[in-house]
Amino acid sequence: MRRNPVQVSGDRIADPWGRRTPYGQGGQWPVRTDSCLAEGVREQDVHAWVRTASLLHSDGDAMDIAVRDGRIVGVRGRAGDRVNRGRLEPKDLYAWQANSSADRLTRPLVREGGRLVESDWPTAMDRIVTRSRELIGSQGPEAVAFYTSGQLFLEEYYTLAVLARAGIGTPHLDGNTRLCTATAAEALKQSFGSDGQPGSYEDIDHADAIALFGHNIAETQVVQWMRILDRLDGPDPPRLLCVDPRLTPVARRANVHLAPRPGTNVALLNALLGEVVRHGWTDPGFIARHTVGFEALRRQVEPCTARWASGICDVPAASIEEAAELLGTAGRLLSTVLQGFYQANQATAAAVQVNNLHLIRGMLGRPGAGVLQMNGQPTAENTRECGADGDLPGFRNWQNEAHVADLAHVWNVEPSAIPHDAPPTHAMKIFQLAEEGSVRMLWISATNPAVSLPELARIRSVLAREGLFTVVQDLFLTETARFADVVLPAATWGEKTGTFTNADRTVHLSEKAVDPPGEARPDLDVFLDYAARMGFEDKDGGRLVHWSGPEEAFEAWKRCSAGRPCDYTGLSYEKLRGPSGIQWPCTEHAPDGTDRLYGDGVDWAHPDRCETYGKDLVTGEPLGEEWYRSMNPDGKALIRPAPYIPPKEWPDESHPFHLTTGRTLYHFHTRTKTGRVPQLADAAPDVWVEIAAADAARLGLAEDDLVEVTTRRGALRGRLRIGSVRPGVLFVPFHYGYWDTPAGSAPAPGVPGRAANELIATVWDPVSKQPQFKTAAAALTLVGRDGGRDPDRPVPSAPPSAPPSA
Ligand SMILES: Nc1nc2c(c(=O)[nH]1)N[C@H]1C(S)=C(S)[C@@H](COP(=O)(O)OP(=O)(O)OC[C@H]3O[C@@H](n4cnc5c(=O)[nH]c(N)nc54)[C@H](O)[C@@H]3O)O[C@H]1N2
Ligand SMILES: Nc1nc2c(c(=O)[nH]1)N[C@H]1C(S)=C(S)[C@@H](COP(=O)(O)OP(=O)(O)OC[C@H]3O[C@@H](n4cnc5c(=O)[nH]c(N)nc54)[C@H](O)[C@@H]3O)O[C@H]1N2
Ligand SMILES: [Mo]
Repeated sequence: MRRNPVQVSGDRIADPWGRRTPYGQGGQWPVRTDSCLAEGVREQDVHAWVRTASLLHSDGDAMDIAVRDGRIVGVRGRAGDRVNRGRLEPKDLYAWQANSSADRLTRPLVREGGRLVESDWPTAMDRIVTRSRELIGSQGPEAVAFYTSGQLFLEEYYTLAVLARAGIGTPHLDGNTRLCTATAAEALKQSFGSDGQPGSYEDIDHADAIALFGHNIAETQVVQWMRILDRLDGPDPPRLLCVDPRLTPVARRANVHLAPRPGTNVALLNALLGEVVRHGWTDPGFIARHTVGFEALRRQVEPCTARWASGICDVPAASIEEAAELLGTAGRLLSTVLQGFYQANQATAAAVQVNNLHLIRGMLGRPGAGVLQMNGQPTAENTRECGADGDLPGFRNWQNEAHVADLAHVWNVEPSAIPHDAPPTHAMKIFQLAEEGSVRMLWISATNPAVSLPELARIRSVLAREGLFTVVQDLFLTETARFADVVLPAATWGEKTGTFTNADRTVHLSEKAVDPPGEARPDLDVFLDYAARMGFEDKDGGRLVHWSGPEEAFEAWKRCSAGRPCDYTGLSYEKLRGPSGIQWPCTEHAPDGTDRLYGDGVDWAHPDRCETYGKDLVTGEPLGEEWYRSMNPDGKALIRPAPYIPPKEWPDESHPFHLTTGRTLYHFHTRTKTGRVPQLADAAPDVWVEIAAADAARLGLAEDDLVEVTTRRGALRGRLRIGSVRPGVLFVPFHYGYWDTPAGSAPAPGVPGRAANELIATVWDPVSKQPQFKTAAAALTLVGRDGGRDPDRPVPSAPPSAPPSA
């Protein structure tokens, strides 16, 4: 018997998607209310239900937290919400238990004589403030850098953006969204002039074809997959296209599954676009009214036949033709794009080709016709819109002096106080600057780079550098926190109040249900405390950060968002206490929010309003204002072609496999929460390596063999799972760091570890600067059969990556 038994209807580990509620095209998705309560607690025993949404993926599944005697005792989906209509997925259902883990950080820690020791808030904050002042005084603001998250709240990012950009004046502020949705943002900017999700989840209700590009939605946005499954089981089901080198649950249900060689997405897309153009499946009226650049695309894709792409992608030409017909003849086409594109070779160029498909087919801005350049993390949208990533708040253009002046006006500072003579620094560069020694203080909040960044041996050496003062703000003593000079214990979901926005622009309010453990504090309080201690001022000597709680911070953000694509001015905490989350833009004129962008053309691409003047899709070089104005004087959508360029790293004799990495349904990232929840931890307790049956047979390998995967960067050991990837490919989930291993420490140099990122190179997309976690060359060797079994490394008890009932 495990700790913390809970009550859930059905076995949602074995059957993650639960009972079907079929519905037909254009109908409303039926309600199904899922819940999970601690053993022995009945609904009538619950003292309060507190409003929130899921913080373990980007769907924003709305739910209420059950509270009894000041403790969280369960969760229940919100039936009235537009996103999930009551449903919850396994992580939503079980992961609340992690909040009360015995090993939560409850006091600040500071490094003394090389060791982290318990301390108090005044001491810890004083060390941070003293070091900040020293460094800013001696080296300037650029000595200080911030690396934040896609998992904090809007109010926290906005506060951080203001204090970093206008308080300190450092360009070095980015989020782990760089690893996650930088390409989504960049692809939207390149096509539509500005970030901002065009589509809506309701498009699933209306589509007659759904195409998933490098997106294993069944495991990563599990509730929206339930929505697709319900459409598939209803009358007039949509046709499904899956583009993924693995036989995922999505691929199993697809009408057409294209399993390209990793890294060849642009070749495939160019052939698909070529077929669409050759068959005349375009919408010339839409192209003429709303776009520029079609001729260049036509020339680019003309020679890209299905047969040509077949040779590059190793996909049958007939399947490419079949996929093109599915895409080309649908009356209402919904496409989604995620990490199989964003983290692969030519990330932005590939994602932009999906936008091109929608532009040339006129599939935008109406029910069922839309594109979702997906987010991954629950609050990545807010990192981007608040400018806590490498962008300015409110999708403002750092190269447009009028935009900077407008932002300076909102903050009541001089425009020169906001660094904008070069692009804001991206995360990969921040770590490079820390490695080189020009960044001397790195404040890391709500992210675990010692597991999630590429090339971990290098990251460990950066974090361990003598001259680098590191602050880590987290719930647990993570692999990263162990390198810190100061560790700040944070409150999290359920313990603090704030808002966040999902992948289809739906804003939810998440309210405090219980007190945080010990002295843990909300991240907002920490940033506000820092701003107050640093004494940041506006140009009139007033307080730069003039708010003192979440609702005031939200009101301040509303002013900053006014008149921008992500306009929040029609929202309030009170309004967000209604039955459903609300999609931005939400204004006086659109008080109920906006379901789709670009129903009447692309209004943010005008040269005076756009967020970017464009980049070269091959080199990433900025194209400049002059180019943009001549290319797009009237501000239409931009059709941007790109040639296929093979990945730098390609299998060879010594490293014969393509290695790709990703997720399982049961875990979230570095498992700081899901690894502490018995039901989820048991479902996928350790790393594994997936291989095709033909490759296993050729090499004489069997299921469960202990194997070693090596690349030029490092090595990893795991158990073999046979059957779910295309030949020539290995897949490794990236969730497994070392905090819960018996040794509890990083692998010594040359010793194989278990984190996928021991293997991944520091290579990023030149346009979005997103690292390529999905394209590496690897070798595989057998380490041992039963005799080689490591008693401390249990074999997964259930098939963790693809539950059988797919
Ligand atoms: N259960 C669970 N859900 C999550 C998360 C989690 O950790 N666990 N994390 C959230 C976050 S932050 C994110 S970003 C999303 C990510 O969600 P997804 O992008 O759906 O997840 P991944 O597993 O990273 O990658 C998706 C697929 O890309 C495929 N792929 C790999 N290489 C290529 C390629 O070259 N071309 C193509 N076409 N496909 C390729 C992989 O086989 C994989 O099935 O999930 C979110 N939801
Ligand atoms: N090889 C490989 N690597 C990858 C990926 C891949 O597919 N393959 N995917 C990439 C992607 S898309 C992503 S998003 C990243 C994710 O990588 P990370 O962001 O490093 O992963 P998490 O485990 O989510 O880390 C979040 C941290 O924040 C803490 N936390 C949670 N809530 C709060 C809070 O309220 N306040 C504070 N202060 N802390 C909190 C958690 O305990 C945890 O330590 O990984 C990337 N790395
Ligand atoms: Mo992500």
